[in-house]
Parts: sequence; C-alpha cells; structure tokens
Amino acid sequence: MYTQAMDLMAKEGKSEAPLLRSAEEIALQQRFDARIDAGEFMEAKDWLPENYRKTLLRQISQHAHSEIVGMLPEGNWITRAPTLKRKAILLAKVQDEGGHGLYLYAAAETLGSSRDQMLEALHSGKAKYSSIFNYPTLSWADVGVIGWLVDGAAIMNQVPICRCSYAPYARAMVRICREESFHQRQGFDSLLVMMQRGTPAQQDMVQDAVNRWWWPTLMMFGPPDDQSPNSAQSMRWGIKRISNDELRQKFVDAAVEQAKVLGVSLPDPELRWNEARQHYDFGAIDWSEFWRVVGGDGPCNRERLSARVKAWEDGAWVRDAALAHAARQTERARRQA
Ligand code: BYC
Repeated sequence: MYTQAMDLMAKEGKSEAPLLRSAEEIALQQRFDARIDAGEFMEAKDWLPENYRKTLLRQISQHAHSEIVGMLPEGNWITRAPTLKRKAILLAKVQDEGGHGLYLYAAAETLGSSRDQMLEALHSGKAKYSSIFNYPTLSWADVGVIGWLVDGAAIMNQVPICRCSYAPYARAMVRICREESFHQRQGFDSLLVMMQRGTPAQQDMVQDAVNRWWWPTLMMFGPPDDQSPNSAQSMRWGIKRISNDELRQKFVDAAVEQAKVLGVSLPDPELRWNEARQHYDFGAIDWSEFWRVVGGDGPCNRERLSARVKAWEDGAWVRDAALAHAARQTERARRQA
C-alpha cells in the first residue's frame, strides 16, 4: 500500500526532478557523452539516450517530410516547362527530392519509428515540414528561384549535417548534398539564361520571383538562436554543427554576390556590406509570418497537406498489391521448403 506513493510521485509530474537511474544506465550515458565529446559517430545499434533518439527522430522525419512536400511546388511546373531540356532537368530534380525523402525515412526508421507512423503524423498535421513549401509557384521563374535560393539555403544548412553525430543521418546527407548541388546550379543557370538572353518581361518575371522568395528563404534556417529551443542541446550532441543565425548569415553573404552575377536585386533596403563585421547586414525578418506559416496558416498549407493525403489514399492499391504479392511469395517459399 505504501508503495502506491511512488506512483503518485511520478504522476505529480515532477518532470524536472532527476530520474532515478540504474548504475548500468549511468555508465552507458557516461560512455555516450565521452564518445560525443570525442567527435565519434553513433550507429543505430549503439545505446542512445532517449532524448537524443527523440530529437533525431523529430528532425530527420521533418526533413523527410520536407523533401516529399517539396516535390509539390516544383511538380506544379513539369507539364509547363518551356523546353524539353528544362522539362527533363525538372523531372530529374523532382524525382531526386522523392529519393531524398526515402533515404531520410530509412534513416529515421533506424531510430525505432515506422514509416507508417511518420506518415500518419504528417497527414494528421502533427508533424512539421519546412515552412518554405507553403508558398506558391506562380511563374516558371519560381522554379529557377527555388533551385537557386531554396536549394542554396538547403545546401548551406545540410552540408554541416554530413558531420552529424548520428551516422545513418550523416551518410544520407552526403548523398543528398551532392544532388542538391546540381539542383542549385540548374536553378541558377535557368535564371541566368532568362536574365542574359530573355525579354524584358522574362527578366521582370525573375525579379518578381526573387522578391517573393527572398524572405521566406531566410526563414528556412529557423528562428533566431536566442529563440530556438532545440539548438543548445542539438549543438551539444553534435546533431547541429552550426547555429541557425550563423548559417543564415553565411547564406546571405553568398547570395548577395550571386545576385550581382545574375543582375537581380534583393528586396531588402537594409542590405549592405559591414566592413567591421566582414558580413552583409540585412533587415529584420518578419517572424510573425514564419510562425503563422509553421502553425498551418501559410498560403498553401492546406493545399500541400491535402495533396499528400490524396497521394497516400490513391496509392493504397499499390501497397495492398505489394503486400499480397509478398504474402504469396512467402507462402510459395514455405511450401517448397
Ligand atoms: N520550417 O529550435 P529550432 C529542401 C521549427 S528540404 C518549419 O531552431 P531545430 C528541399 C522546429 O522544427 C529542407 N518549422 O529547431 C526539398 C522547431 O519545432 P519543433 C528541409 C521550422 O530543429 C525539396 C521550432 O521551429 N531541411 O531543402 O533545432 C525541394 C523551433 O526551431 C523551421 C531540413 O529539414 C522551418 N523552416 O532547427 C527543394 C534540414 N525552422 O520541432 C528543397 C534539417 C524551425 O520543436 N533540419 N522550425 O516542434 C534542421 O537543420 C533543423 O531542424 C532546423 C530547425 C534548422 C530546420
């Protein structure tokens, strides 16, 4: 009877009180911390603290969702690409994004969540995906700008993840970054052709797309460091190697120079070189817009989610057929054994 009080203490939600742990668990934790401090990579078979596992699962599954939701804005232009060459490039790029989603779901599965669970979280609106994919692609120039700015920002954010302490994620990122680099270059090339050889109307179309995508791209890096609840712990664990603000700054510095080559302006009157800092200063980001979009109220959130749910429902017969085929194969193998 007195032992019921032990349950009660747990229920009272004294979550800040340190958990009582076994000596074995403490030793495992110490070994994990030492390996992290030594810059080692963790594998799926290693003992991992529960919060490290949860944080990775959150980030990798969100990343996977971003890849497959990210197929939608560009997929919108496959049937309207202006030339056969551009259409072939865009098809390959959108397929690559689907592939990135698959590598990442596979990496997340090693942490103990099933793909069905992750997709359920996406379809029910519980899981996040990158804010950037909730903006519409209004013209062909948007496809080039997504390649140049959005994939450019993605590379800036993802190259450090190739050194993430969790090896299955890091390995997936090495391959993804190589492909992202091609994506960024095809976008830049498409814009350069329009800016250098296009009509004034095409040049205006590029400038309009840059104006619409610039600020949402800066938001992709996440909230400022002092408002980023996950950063400190993720940096401590070597999941994140460079902070949100530092990556954003590196991106701005690179993009300003690239914009000069393209001959487009960036929609920020406060953008100027700061000799003392050796970086470009830039204007204030509208974080209320960011949180609104992350919270589900961006220009295309509903459209994106319903497209993913429809794809899942329309694909039910494929999953059923694959399962029926696998069951038949197993049955045949059993009879022949
Ligand atoms: N959008 O504490 P913070 C691509 C959330 S795919 C939505 O800084 P963290 C591509 C954050 O999740 C690009 N939500 O978090 C694909 C957290 O909420 P929860 C995708 C965002 O995790 C197809 C809260 O805000 N890239 O490039 O330490 C075609 C507080 O933030 C966003 C990745 O996923 C956002 N932008 O840092 C073309 C990269 N930012 O989860 C291109 C991997 C923040 O606590 N992920 N939030 O409820 C990361 O590097 C990190 O997760 C982030 C955020 C830097 C994004």
